[in-house]
Amino acid sequence: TAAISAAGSLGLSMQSASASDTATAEPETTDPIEGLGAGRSRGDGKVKVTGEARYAVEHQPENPLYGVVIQSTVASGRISRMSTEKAQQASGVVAVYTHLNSLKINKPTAIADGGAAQSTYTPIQDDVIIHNGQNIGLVVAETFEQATYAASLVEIDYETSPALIFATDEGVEPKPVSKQDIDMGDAQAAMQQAEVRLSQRYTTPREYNMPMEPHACVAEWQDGRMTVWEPSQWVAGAQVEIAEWMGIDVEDVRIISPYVGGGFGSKPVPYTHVALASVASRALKRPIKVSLTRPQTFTGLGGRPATSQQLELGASRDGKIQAIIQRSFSETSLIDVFAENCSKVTARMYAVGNVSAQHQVRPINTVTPGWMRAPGENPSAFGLEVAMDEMAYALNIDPLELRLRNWADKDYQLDLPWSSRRLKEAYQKGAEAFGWDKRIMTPRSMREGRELIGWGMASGTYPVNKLPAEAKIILTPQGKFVVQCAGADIGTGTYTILAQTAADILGVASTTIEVQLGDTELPRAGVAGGSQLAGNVTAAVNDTARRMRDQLLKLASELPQSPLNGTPASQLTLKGDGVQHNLRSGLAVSFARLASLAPAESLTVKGGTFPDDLSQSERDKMVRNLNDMSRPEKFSAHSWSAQFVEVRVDEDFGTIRVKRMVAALDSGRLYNPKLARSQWIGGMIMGVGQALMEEGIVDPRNGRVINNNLADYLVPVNGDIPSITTINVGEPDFEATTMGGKAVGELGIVGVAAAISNAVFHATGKRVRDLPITLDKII
Ligand code: MCN
Ligand code: MOS
Repeated sequence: TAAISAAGSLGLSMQSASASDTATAEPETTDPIEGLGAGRSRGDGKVKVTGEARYAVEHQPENPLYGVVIQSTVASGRISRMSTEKAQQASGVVAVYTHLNSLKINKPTAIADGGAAQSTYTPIQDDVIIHNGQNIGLVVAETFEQATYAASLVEIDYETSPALIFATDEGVEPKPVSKQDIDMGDAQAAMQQAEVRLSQRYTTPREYNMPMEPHACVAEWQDGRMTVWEPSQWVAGAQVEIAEWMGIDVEDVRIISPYVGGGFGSKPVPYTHVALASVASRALKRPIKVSLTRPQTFTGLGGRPATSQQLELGASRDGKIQAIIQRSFSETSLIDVFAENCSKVTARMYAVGNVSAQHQVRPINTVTPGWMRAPGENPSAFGLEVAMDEMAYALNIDPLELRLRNWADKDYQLDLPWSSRRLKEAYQKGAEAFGWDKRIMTPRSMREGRELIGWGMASGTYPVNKLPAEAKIILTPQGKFVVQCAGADIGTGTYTILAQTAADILGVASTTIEVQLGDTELPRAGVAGGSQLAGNVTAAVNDTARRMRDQLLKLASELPQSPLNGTPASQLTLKGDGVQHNLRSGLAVSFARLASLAPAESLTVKGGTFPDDLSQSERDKMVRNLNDMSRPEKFSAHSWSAQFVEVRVDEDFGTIRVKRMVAALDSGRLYNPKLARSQWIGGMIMGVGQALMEEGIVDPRNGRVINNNLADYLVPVNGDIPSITTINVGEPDFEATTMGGKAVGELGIVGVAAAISNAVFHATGKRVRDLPITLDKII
């Protein structure tokens, strides 16, 4: 199943892409090297679609055990009685771990405190229940079926206490997240003076990442070392968290994660089932497979928390936004602070000097929420971009025109110039391709038969994050290059773009370069999160490839048996699978021959982007937490987008279909336009799901997620996705990153739900401020 998974999201995208490929501005390359900028297909595509790629839980250790997680069925209280006797006697059962015979699991350090844990909950250490579906036990048996059956025999009684189910429940004690608050100018005074004011509440429900590959691992304790095959967006983070749980040295943990069947922010770090698997493997001295069921993934880890924002906009009659006041909150668990900050784009998108924004978290009985594609930017853009549309109607100004009148020529929040901001080009090219000038402003004024036509637009943005990384390049005896880096490819294209990066420098076809990823034994890299890995690791491989090139030129010119011996390196070039003399054609030495002549150690080259004076342990520290992630200093660097959407609403039934989507996007230089487009439209499709379908429904009686499966938690399928046009308006931005690219992975989703909500308003005259936009809300 896992093999289909990563391709699953892509397959969806490619289907929908076919109708509009002609509309994309990205020609396929004929460049034989297919280096950066070429629209090469994914290097890992074949092994994934043929089922050859081994996902974490498909690893077959010798003599494995199977662990099945037990989850609580109440939201709050304590376990008053737990009887595991029957389970223990069931056939094939090896052990049942609960708080009664508790294996020690240490509390890990939270991401906010410089660690790698999303949640600091430690299972089976006590009898306390803080949310429904909490991991409270592990049944281990010889087969998965035996463990599953035995888990059903465990008897549990609870002493329940009143639970806080929703963030708005009485008794919830909000906590400010003041570090992220915004206080610019004098928002209150400016608001008072504004000629037109609007104040509305915008909400997004609980949403779940739900990658096709569920959360599942294989943990193997051997000779005092822990190896975990775990789908991971960040192997260095997983390594730290597992070491902390187990109380062992970080160096004694290895994470192996070459393929990930999607994560979308749900696999930055391991969750507590991995803690259970790890300590159980150590106790039983056998490898253990633990796979959460799909329903268990709804509570064994957190998705995007529900958010709510009261947003007030004040403007002059001629359409200048003068003040923004925002008060928002998101839900979090009782034990950890996870803030889905609704003001990430509020003070950045437009030229507004007076902004006040405050965000709170509201602890309730839920699993600690986590990242989901564009955490923060996503709900933030939903509120702001619908509010802008509302203001456009209040002022009777075209929504695109209103955005242009509030064009931010710098980052007002940081008071910094933009590194690049081709958002005007995006507005213009997007509008042109969409035909925005034919839009009639009045709602319900465009129709075809029974269908009301709605055209809406919104802006999107995502910041450029940075972290140093390392790489290694090896020349094999066969004369082929192998590129190594610990970074992940979660379906994004890391394998492909790293081969392309090296190909540019080494002068060979990128398809001949092997890339190895996703293993803590490989050179350091940080998280595939915050849409930064591509920039971080292409820069590292670029540096390493240059070092390899210098090395090969030196070997060719200095090795006594080299045909190029004595020729200065400056007169040599890497080309056609070897080193060639620049002037004397035919005088060359192949890489394979060089490899046979050179001492073995000279054929492995390391490089990267860490400052030279950093020690090994300082480098380790940097990739093992998120605090060292940075942004460019002298410039404010972001990706930008303009989303245009057409919806059709059936006047009688209220059904909503997205008919067309056009987006123009600025992600700087594209390392691979085909894969960038795939990322962009993947985000846009996820935005359609967010706008029209996705909603975790929580039972008010017991805090249980009711629709905890992919039949009831709706996401778009091919039939829901229209023709999608993407237009690349980006240009290389070397102020933003070494290689000139900006964020891609999360950009596509930001603003989409707002554009759809705005289109639905245009079609129907109904303003929907609470996602998802289901038909009951517009009829
Ligand atoms: N790229 C490019 N040019 C650039 C930047 C990126 O061509 N200037 C392309 C490359 O193919 C690169 C990809 O876009 O591999 C993503 O690059 P980047 O924006 O740096 O994002 P990351 O590599 O850090 O990937 C993480 C990002 C995030 S944070 C989420 S959430 C998300 C996303 O990627 N989850 C995904 N896209 C996903 N795609 C798939 N298939 N599965 C997920 O789980
Ligand atoms: Mo992405 S939500 O930053 O993993």
